[in-house]
Amino acid sequence: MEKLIITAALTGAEVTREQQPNLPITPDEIADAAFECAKAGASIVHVHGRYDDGTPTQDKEVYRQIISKVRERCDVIVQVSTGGAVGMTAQERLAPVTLKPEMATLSMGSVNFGNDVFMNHPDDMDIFAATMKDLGVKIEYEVFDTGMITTVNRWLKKGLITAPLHVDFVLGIPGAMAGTPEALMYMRSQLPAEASWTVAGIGAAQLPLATMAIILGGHVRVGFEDNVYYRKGELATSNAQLVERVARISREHDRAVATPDEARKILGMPV
Ligand code: KMH
Ligand code: ZN
Repeated sequence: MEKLIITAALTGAEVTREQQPNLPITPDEIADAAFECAKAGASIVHVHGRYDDGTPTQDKEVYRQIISKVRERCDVIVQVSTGGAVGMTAQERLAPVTLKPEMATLSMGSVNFGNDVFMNHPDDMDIFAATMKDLGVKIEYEVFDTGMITTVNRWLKKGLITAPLHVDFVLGIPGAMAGTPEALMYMRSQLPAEASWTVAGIGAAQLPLATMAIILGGHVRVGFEDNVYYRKGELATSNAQLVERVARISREHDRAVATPDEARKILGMPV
């Protein structure tokens, strides 16, 4: 089986220090967390910008600092968020892509997101995809619900996007697809042929869905953006602790963990 790509979603846009005291917020903290996660086996870090007071931002300068500080510390694929936070404009959200990061996310539709609505207008999605293609940024398609994987397939058929595709199933957001084994099996059954996939289970769904992905040949995303706990009632001490556990489970299943260069090869990115 292909080696396992572990993505560490370090910060997100919604989690607070009150919920997770060890949440990395500043570019320096994010770079330290990235270094620790890379050491533990992560080959991708999914990053969100925050101002020092914790407010989410898509400010290009904040992302520029994050990317350069992570690069100073270690080799890991930096994947910038274009989801940002609920309520941001599409133009705001796209700003970090102009820095030509190695990788960026692209949300494949609108969805209820807790008590909010995460809007992704089809016209904006087209612009995001075209911009990433023009700038040579590897896309990770974010799929929160079933219609979104249908859209990936439709775009592929129309030639709007081309293989190799990499899809992230984000399962367990209140308002979107459940974080259950059945939901993951259905999503996987709808993937275009040859596409690679990652699963990001939200909250308590993180560990069981990660374990399924290890067994099924998918890849895994963990981290505070999606889950702040190590187990029920016990906060994780760091993002790296969550990465270490997944790396350990994978090795127990005789599935080796990919280095950043191995991940680039698996995803069809320049090495
Ligand atoms: N913060 C969410 C509303 C992404 O990073 O691409 C969207 C999100 C997706 O986190
Ligand atoms: Zn994100």
